[in-house]
Amino acid sequence: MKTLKICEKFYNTKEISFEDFSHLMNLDKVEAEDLYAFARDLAVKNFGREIYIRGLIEISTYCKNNCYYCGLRLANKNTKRLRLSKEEILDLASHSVDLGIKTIVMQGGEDDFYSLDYLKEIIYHIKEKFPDVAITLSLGERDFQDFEALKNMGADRYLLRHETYSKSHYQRLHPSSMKFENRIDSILKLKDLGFQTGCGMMVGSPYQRLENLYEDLKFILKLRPQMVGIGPFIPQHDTPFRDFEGGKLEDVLKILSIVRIADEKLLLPSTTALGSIDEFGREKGILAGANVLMPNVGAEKLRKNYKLYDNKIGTEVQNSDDFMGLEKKLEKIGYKISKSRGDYK
Ligand code: MET
Repeated sequence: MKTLKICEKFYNTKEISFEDFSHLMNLDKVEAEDLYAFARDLAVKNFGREIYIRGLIEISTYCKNNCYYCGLRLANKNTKRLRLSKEEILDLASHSVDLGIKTIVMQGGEDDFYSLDYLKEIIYHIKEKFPDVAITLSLGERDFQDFEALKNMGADRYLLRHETYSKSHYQRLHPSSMKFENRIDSILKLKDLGFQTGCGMMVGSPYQRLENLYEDLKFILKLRPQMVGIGPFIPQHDTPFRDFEGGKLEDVLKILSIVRIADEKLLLPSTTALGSIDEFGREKGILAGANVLMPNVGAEKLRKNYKLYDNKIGTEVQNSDDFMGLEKKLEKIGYKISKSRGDYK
């Protein structure tokens, strides 16, 4: 009863006290079902039992950054560095479109090989061949002029997780060369430029406190992003955070539900990381209010080496296998793949 009251009040006012937030985050397994159901009903009301699909193409395992949690960090000598050429990316985009996918997501480490001109060419060719396909970029922080030029070239969406909205926490997850302010300013700039913009955070990252997740939620309520990427922190064995405990499935599901209640129209993926800590993690995410899946449709050679964290699903399978299985998995929980491009409404 108390849980439903909190959900309703939050839904109606878009405000939630830390006390009520803690109540939701501390629900036991049985009680949490009410929270998930509340959020799921909102997703069904807005999207039906249909899930938007994004074809994820990982373009590079090179990265100039040193995020303490990520396997692609520059200092990791045990990662094989590879990148895709323009031609390879175009082929994969074309393959995704053949599968019926209407959003291409290009993600990579922060790799200076991809100059503005090179990226513009890729976007130009995808848009020329497939004008109805949405392009999402997830390429980290870049010059604001780059963001603007990429938008003008036709890129539709940009994902840049804020990771945590606490500056002191952010600095414990990243070296001092990475500035919290620039991360946040980049997200604000992207939104300003008219990108459908995604922020997001890791749940259960080292040193995270419940207060931090509450601040993340308040940031989301203030920013009003079109997308929020949420996944558990998962340790990677070649990083400084190798010995930390990973984020918990239930915590991610609860945050997903709470964020769904914060914005019922939000594009909210049930992430690969969630699917990596639980066999049915992605399905459980959908049943907690998520409405997007991002199957990996990229090149096998990249996927094998794109090890952001340990035991990442989709690293060993063949091209597009991750997508192929989805229809059936969704059917089992009473959902299907949406035919639409899935823009924020
Ligand atoms: N490097 C980008 C970022 O920090 C993309 C995700 S990490 C592989 O947002």
